[in-house]
Amino acid sequence: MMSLSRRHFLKGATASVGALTIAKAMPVCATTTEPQGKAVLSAAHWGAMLIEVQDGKIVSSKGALPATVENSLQTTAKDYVHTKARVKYPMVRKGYLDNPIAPQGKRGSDEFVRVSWDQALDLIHNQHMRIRQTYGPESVFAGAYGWRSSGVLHKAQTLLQRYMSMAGGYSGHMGDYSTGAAQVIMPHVVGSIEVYEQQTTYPVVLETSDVVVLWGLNPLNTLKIAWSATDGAGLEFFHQLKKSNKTIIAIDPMRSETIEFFGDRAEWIAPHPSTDVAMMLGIAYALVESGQYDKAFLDKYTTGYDKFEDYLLGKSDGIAKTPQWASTICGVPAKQLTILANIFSKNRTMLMAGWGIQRQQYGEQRHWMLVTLAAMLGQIGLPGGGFGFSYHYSNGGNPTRDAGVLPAISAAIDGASSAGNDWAVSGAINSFPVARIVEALENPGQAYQHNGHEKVFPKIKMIWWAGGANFTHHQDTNRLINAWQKPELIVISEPYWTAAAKHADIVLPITTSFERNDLTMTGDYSNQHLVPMKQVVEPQFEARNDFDVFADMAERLKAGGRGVYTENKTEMEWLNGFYKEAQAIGRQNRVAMPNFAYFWKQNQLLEMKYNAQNAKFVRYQAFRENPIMNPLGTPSGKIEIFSKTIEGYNYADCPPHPTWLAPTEWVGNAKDGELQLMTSHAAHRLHSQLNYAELRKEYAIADREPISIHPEDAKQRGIKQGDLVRAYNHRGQVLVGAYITDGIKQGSVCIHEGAWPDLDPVTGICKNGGCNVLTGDIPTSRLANGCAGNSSVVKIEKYTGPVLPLTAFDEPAIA
Ligand SMILES: Nc1nc2c(c(=O)[nH]1)N[C@H]1C(S)=C(S)[C@@H](COP(=O)(O)OP(=O)(O)OC[C@H]3O[C@@H](n4cnc5c(=O)[nH]c(N)nc54)[C@H](O)[C@@H]3O)O[C@H]1N2
Ligand SMILES: Nc1nc2c(c(=O)[nH]1)N[C@H]1C(S)=C(S)[C@@H](COP(=O)(O)OP(=O)(O)OC[C@H]3O[C@@H](n4cnc5c(=O)[nH]c(N)nc54)[C@H](O)[C@@H]3O)O[C@H]1N2
Ligand SMILES: [Mo]
Repeated sequence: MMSLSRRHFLKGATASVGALTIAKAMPVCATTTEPQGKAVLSAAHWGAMLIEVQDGKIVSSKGALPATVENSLQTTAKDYVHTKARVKYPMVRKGYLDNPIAPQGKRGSDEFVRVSWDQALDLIHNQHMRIRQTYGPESVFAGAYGWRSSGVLHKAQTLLQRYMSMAGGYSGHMGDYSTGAAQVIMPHVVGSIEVYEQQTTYPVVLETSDVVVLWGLNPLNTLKIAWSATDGAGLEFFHQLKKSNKTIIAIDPMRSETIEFFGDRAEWIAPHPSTDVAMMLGIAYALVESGQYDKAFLDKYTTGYDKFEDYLLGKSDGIAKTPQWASTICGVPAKQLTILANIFSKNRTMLMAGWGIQRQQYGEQRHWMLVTLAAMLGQIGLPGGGFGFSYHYSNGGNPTRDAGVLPAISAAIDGASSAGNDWAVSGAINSFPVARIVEALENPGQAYQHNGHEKVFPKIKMIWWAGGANFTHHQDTNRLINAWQKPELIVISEPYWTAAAKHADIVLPITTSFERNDLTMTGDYSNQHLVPMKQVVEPQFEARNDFDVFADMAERLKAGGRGVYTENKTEMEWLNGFYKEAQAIGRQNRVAMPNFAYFWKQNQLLEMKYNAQNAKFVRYQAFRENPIMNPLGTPSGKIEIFSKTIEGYNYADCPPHPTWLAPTEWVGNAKDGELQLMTSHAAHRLHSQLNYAELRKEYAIADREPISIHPEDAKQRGIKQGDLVRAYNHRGQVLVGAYITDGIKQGSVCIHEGAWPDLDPVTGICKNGGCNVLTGDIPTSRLANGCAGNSSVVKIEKYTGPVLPLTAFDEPAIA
């Protein structure tokens, strides 16, 4: 281990993050925050924060790292803990408590009854054991997808699965809602998932790209968070990109927060939603027509281009994908597509793509076509050229540091054998694509197709969700509510009265991360900091940590279960252990870290060591330099523009090369005033998290979620700025507030995802504007079965019905 001196930790690179992280080397691992007075250092997905407390209550919070671009989410710690939306006590639905075997009443409309923790856990244990013994472990769904809080110990779903493993296994999930389509198609095309991988770095892009294309990319929103905790480098990168003299082109049906941020510095091109493949085909055609595509690159590094070109030129289907053809579909003038072809091919161009474009029916085609376009441009593997699918997420271009990296608690039980017990430990037995949960509930035991395989849905009888908000995240809420009535027991572990909690049998009040101790890295790719997540306030009301809840449940499985579950370690002993492992990894990387007790007392974060070599990372450079020695993980070792594997699957909804497929619901076939609905991610929330916060005032209109409407579309329907609007289709209806703006393509509207469903019991209208009440629950295709929440049409009208007060954040009726 390198010798430590106080200097290393107190001076080092103090306050040199922010602007300088991009360009300047960081010599040693050092703390970057000044001594913080009374503020407590903690972290969330939205970054390291300093949190001020008075009389046991949080009064304010702010980012702990210097930043040029403000992150609104960092101001919310107070509301996050002290909100009326908190679940205060363990609660059981009345009809369930009266008779758990044959409950009366309906989930979502019954009253709740307060019980003690022991009563609640005994009840869950008894019914869980009955269900497990009757129907087998597969009948217990513990997939519990969602953005549980940051931290390596208090990981809600891992803790749930750890307990369920000890109980003998469970049904789980595959993939995620974020990149369901891209992460399954990309391995067929380039041999890696692309969406969660280190990108050609931000410094390299700043140094070498001439043109940066933001294809459905809204980084000023989406970089406010990371899966661990944001390191802030992504927002800083876009700030520097704005100051550069590069050409910036943004392709987006909305003038997003990012496009507003760039102002005159960016060229905004607005296609109709869901038409990107057609638009790219038009550009590709223009490249071929003008001979501006890179034949040598295609020959050397790709397979199947010839078959794709037959389709592009119309030799295989009689339709030439000319810029004119593309224009009639995507609504961008043909001339602009030709100009884009010119600009892209004549300059070092980085095509950055977001993921909203693949959260659509046939979403697999988007990134496949983007890779194909980039291959035709021939810049993949060159500094600042090619494509990147994670520049907008978790600071994907921030170079990886030399770091002491924290491990995390796992669902697997280490202590089982050493405890001398005969625990029949098992992990997930039957996992299905995460966004197909309602299809699974509707079709227990039925076969379905996934990525070339036939699989069978489990017969789910019990659901325990911890760390996810499935009533806001899943499509077609009314269909979900019906399917949700089928299981025999539903348990929700939550800090808040979310819609899912209100539709449960048993609700357990859980601490927020500011009520417990934890540790996190920042950056996901960069490992830039190690942050103490210190307990800021006492657990509120009767809230308990997921860790302690599941430890109690493990003890109910069998005497000694708690010790096996916790490995006989307390919270601080776990953290100490994780830290020591990080220290050992740090030592291998020649990164010095102080001892745990000292670190914890300091109330400061550690900044890891900058690695100048990593800062030069160029994605696909090795492959480009030598495709024989560094082949891709595809069957051919090359970029597959035509996939024989996918051809073999014979899916009508996922052809073997990038293809324009007209969606079932879209502007192109909209009738009777239907508009295309986009459900992008919100600036001032993380999904449903913080919907109740003071920050709501920044966006709510008439106290509802806003809907962005083009002035022409509003005028045709007599809708004025600020009006209450009813948005509806055959799946449901919601109340939203009119935000009339020319910053959206005519024919489309946007309701950001994440507003809590708040269904009026009489009319069924969602009073809070939950977008998924309107969205269809279809898979992207049978290849990936991804979430296709951006593929619906709606009608809108001025709302003239009775005044319906918002109740989304209120407690349900309590007996
Ligand atoms: N229409 C449409 N739908 C979408 C999307 C879209 O673009 N359009 N986006 C999709 C995407 S990409 C995603 S990732 C999903 C997001 O869906 P989720 O990840 O489910 O959304 P969150 O609102 O972040 O939910 C996290 C929940 O965990 C709870 N929680 C936080 N910390 C803890 C903890 O320590 N313990 C416990 N027990 N609970 C905790 C929070 O209170 C919150 O209710 O939504 C998807 N849904
Ligand atoms: N503040 C904040 N940050 C977040 C999240 C959050 O909820 N809040 N969620 C996090 C998560 S889990 C994820 S998965 C990522 C999501 O990251 P993304 O999936 O990339 O985010 P979206 O907001 O769905 O879409 C990004 C942009 O695509 C545009 N768009 C929509 N449809 C189309 C289309 O058909 N064509 C084109 N060209 N553009 C289109 C939208 O207008 C938007 O500006 O963000 C992460 N970051
Ligand atoms: Mo996501």
